Amino acid sequence: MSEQVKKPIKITETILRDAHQSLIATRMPTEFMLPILEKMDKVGYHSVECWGGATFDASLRFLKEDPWDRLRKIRDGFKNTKLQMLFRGQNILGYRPYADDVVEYFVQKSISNGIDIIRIFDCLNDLRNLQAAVDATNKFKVQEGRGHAQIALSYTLGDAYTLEYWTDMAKKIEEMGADSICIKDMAGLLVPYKATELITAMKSATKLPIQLHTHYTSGVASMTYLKAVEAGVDVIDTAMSPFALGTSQPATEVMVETFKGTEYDTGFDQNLLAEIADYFRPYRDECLANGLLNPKVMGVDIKTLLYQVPGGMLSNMVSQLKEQNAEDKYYDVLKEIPQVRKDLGEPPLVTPSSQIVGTQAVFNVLMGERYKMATKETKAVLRGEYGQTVKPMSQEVIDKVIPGEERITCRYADLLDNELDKLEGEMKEWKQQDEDVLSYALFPQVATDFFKYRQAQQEKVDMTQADTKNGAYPV
Ligand SMILES: [Mn+2]
Repeated sequence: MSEQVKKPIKITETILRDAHQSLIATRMPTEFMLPILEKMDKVGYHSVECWGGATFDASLRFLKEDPWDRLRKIRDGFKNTKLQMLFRGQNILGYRPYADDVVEYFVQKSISNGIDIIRIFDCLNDLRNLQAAVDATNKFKVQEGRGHAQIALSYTLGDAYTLEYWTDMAKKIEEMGADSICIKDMAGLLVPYKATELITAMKSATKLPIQLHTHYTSGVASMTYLKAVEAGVDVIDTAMSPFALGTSQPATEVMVETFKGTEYDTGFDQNLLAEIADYFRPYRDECLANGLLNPKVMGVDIKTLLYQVPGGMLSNMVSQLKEQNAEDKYYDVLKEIPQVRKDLGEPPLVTPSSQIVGTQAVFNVLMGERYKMATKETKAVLRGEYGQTVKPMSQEVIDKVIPGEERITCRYADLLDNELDKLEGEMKEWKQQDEDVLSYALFPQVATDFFKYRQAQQEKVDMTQADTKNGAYPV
């Protein structure tokens, strides 16, 4: 009897990052995560994704938590499992391009605080915007004894995005010194048989391991994973069932069961996975009850195949429109998005291009006239500051929004002076750890508000102690 050749599919668990980002606007607090880490550490995951732009932002802004402290606590909880983060290329975890010194320092601090795998992407797939982060990862890999640079290509549809485009990119990524490639399908646009073609072509173009990341938004994701795995993909991203499906990822337990007994068998223990799911399920129920989890993002939205809107953007848009009592404009905005995207050179829709296109679409709809008002980010895209788009941008829109302004074609960061010292100078009164300057760099106002909050908390504690000593008990 011939021995079956084993090629277990590797799994990255997303429940601590993308799953709750896509379903509940990234509101899962650290304290809720910690008790389950020990069990998650026993599963055998290839990695656990736990950090990224939205988790960083929401920690500071809404949860009043230090994101660096979250990372260190999660690192403590995972003794054996690799931790993974998402990194927006030259935009780091923020919404604007940074100078190289900030990019390098952020990579260093991410690795030294516990990250193993850095998934680096650019919202325009402009590889020039990824080189600094890849180089920094390779540099600190040696220094910290940990670090893996994964370049993620933002998957999208459009005339320019042919198989040749993707295989050409794969070759370039290998030349750049990355350790692996991810196809990052933010909106669930990759359908099963296209996945066979894409993964087959990419596997023949590069020796690097290939990981596939998709979302359930359009309802095809599990089938896409099945075809991708058969075509030789190395790693897939899944989420534990209580925070799977809808705008999140396919369910971990379902994919594990799918490949059981085949050459792709993960070997994961379903009983252990069930215990982990039991831990998260009551929190899902709580989120449904308090409205944080909106049933609108949980079903199949086949219209995403037309509008190409990623899950995180959808759930943000729903809550933004809700806040402005403009929920009835939901489908108008969705319809405006492809037009704005075309005007801006047909970029993929992923943070920050998704936010830029989404916000501009909201403006266009609410103002009743296209580009009557343009955000400063829309202007920056049109000036070429975010990088090169695969298609030319609309000259008409350029003339309307930035008439007579100079546009650039070089790597934008080449025009930026180092900025760490300046940033440090601006925030030094609040600094309690080296990492604070990076929090400030990414979100100056939000981080400052957090620093003030942190200090107030600390002083309150000190005051209580002092007052107790003096026998005074102020109300
Ligand atoms: Mn995602």
